[in-house]
Amino acid sequence: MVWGATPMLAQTDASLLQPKVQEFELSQNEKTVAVPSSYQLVLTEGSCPHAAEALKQLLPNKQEKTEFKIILGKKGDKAVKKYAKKIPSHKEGYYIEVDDHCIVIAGADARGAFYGVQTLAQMVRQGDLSLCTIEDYPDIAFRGVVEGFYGTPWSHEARMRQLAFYGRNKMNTYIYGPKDDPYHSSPNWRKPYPEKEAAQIHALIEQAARNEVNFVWAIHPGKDIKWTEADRDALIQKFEAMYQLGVRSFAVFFDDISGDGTDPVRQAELLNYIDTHFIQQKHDVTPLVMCPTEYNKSWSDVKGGYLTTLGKMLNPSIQIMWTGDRVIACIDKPTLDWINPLIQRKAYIWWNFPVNDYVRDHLLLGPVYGNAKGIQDEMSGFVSNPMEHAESSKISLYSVADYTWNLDTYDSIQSWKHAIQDLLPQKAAYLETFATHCSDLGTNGHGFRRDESVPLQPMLKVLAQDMNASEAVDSVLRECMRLETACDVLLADNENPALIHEMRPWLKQGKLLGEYGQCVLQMVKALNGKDAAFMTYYDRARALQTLMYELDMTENQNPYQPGVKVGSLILLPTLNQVYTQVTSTYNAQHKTHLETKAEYNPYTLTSDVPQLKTQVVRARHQYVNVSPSNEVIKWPAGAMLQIAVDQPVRFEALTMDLGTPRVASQFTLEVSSEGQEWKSVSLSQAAEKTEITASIPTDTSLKFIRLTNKSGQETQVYFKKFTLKVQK
Ligand code: 14T
Repeated sequence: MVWGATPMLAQTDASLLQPKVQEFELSQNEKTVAVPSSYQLVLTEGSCPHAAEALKQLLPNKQEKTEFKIILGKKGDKAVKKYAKKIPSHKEGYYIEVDDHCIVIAGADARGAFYGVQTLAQMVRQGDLSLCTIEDYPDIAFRGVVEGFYGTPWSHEARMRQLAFYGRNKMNTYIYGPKDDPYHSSPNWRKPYPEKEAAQIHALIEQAARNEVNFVWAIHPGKDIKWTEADRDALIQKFEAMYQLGVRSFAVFFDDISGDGTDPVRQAELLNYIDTHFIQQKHDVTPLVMCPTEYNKSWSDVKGGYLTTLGKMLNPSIQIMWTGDRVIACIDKPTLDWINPLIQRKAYIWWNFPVNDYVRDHLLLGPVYGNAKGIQDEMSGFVSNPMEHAESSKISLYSVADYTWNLDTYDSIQSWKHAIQDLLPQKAAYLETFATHCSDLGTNGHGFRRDESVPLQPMLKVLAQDMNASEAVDSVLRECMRLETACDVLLADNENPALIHEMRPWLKQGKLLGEYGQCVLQMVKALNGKDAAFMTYYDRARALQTLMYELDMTENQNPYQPGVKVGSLILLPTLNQVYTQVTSTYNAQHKTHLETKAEYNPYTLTSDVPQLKTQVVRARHQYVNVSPSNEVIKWPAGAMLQIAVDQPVRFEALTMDLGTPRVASQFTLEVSSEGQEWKSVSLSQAAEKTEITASIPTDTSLKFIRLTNKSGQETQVYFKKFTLKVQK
């Protein structure tokens, strides 16, 4: 690994161009030419303005009378007429030819020409240019990002940087749909944006245009839409207002709603109406995109006919989004073979990665993998739903750009390394070390996981088997030192302040974890060497456990999954296991009673409600919390949710929010000390309020509490809050 910026090359290395180009051919003579210090620009004025602008930024020294020429244009321009046959016929493709006195960039269209300039920019950054030809084009028509997560929407500045990043990486789509923008969704989707927000959106649209990105504005009206002419017109009027602001691409989302809004016939009628009376009327607007209510296979009821209805009724030009077999899923051929016939068109993939709105205590910095090759012709688009951490998301988004441009040559590890290099060139090796241990999601309701600490896994496995295996002890110790170093270097770094700011809590946790690992392994060494220092290492390991816990309790305290996790898949559990083992051994040898437990959660959740059984339960100070879900929960008759604690405690009160008024009477709450006899506790819910409370008698210590649907039928609720207060 090279530490610091990449050195200049004496020629072009095509394997480093990203997204990977489709066809690169070196000229027979293998000669190179230096990046021209001045050049004459040949183009048809106004034909590819964004490409021309990008070229002037890249090579400012444009002159009238110079030998070296750069010819820039799109198919049909006089300037590139000679090369017409070599331009790929794919939309957004381009042809490049470099020889010793001329560079030609000829796009299939203006966007293709812009992409050609982006490729040239990468070649110029590498060093001298190899004489070569390039034919390049995207595998997938719509590639990019859907800002579709719950949580703090991206800042204006973050979005401006994102759009430039998409341009550089040849992604052409940014779908604006942050769940927590009230003017995108309820309550304000009918209202125009206030002046300041409107001005910012206008600036985003200009930035998108400069970077050849379609700014797609999405509306999410389904929570409270009425199937009336008034609401139909309100929607068109909002679209018209957005059109006036400069929007030329539109989407309508019907995800994550319940009730009247979910009717497919009504949805299709509305969308067709918008398509005919708005989209088609404008002539300069791209095809309408919609997100269905049943947006993944596990939620679709094929017999219910929702998807079939959309497939049949929706105008053929309307694109339908799809997240795959599950809410969070990777995409493969069977996924597309299942959905495409139902919707009678190619699915437009909404990929829910690296979104972390359901695992907010984790930052997802690992490689992008799991999507199949060879499926480029079965989808119409592929957009990624990112984290609320915009800069950190670029690690994944870079690879999404790479994958969607050229599926078959995609190499996840290589792409990930290049992404890191691109994001933080001076400190790439450090960021790579940190990201290696910061990629899994932890246990979560969707069951979606990512690998973590991969290069260290073999040694961690050896260590878990035998804590005295000296090679494993040394290599894990070294890696922990590297992790600590990496976090320090990154915490102090100034190259990309926005990135470091987002990662700060996780970097602090990573530093503690690195220190902890070294300390635990020093305990092992001290034990073997009969070193008196053992107790010092032990004291420090205990201190670091406390510091990690405190950080987890004080930073990133969102109400959903508060806290800060690093290395949680394998590095921390292995270190904790070694800690327990080495301390127990020490206790046995020295007849001491040092604490052997590294970390433990006395609470467990069990449930026969399918959608709740994998929710996470956590104790924090006096409160025991079950992580909320965004889903509509189908709670079967007689099914229950139970929390158990392994030592008796005094429960004081339960506060929960099932997102539904007048629902408490359908449930019973019971407590028990041994799990044999149960006592019921009354639930109270104020009129028209969704919160439900129960105060629990504190005269007896308890180990169990359970909530059961006693209504005799399935109940549909949300699961927004479940907090148990425990007496100190
Ligand atoms: F529209 C979709 F395709 C989609 O994925 N919607 C949301 C999305 O906004 C969110 O960021 C993502 C990850 O949490 O998943 C969807 O949100 C959910 C997922 C659920 F399982 C909302 C409710 C759910 F029950």
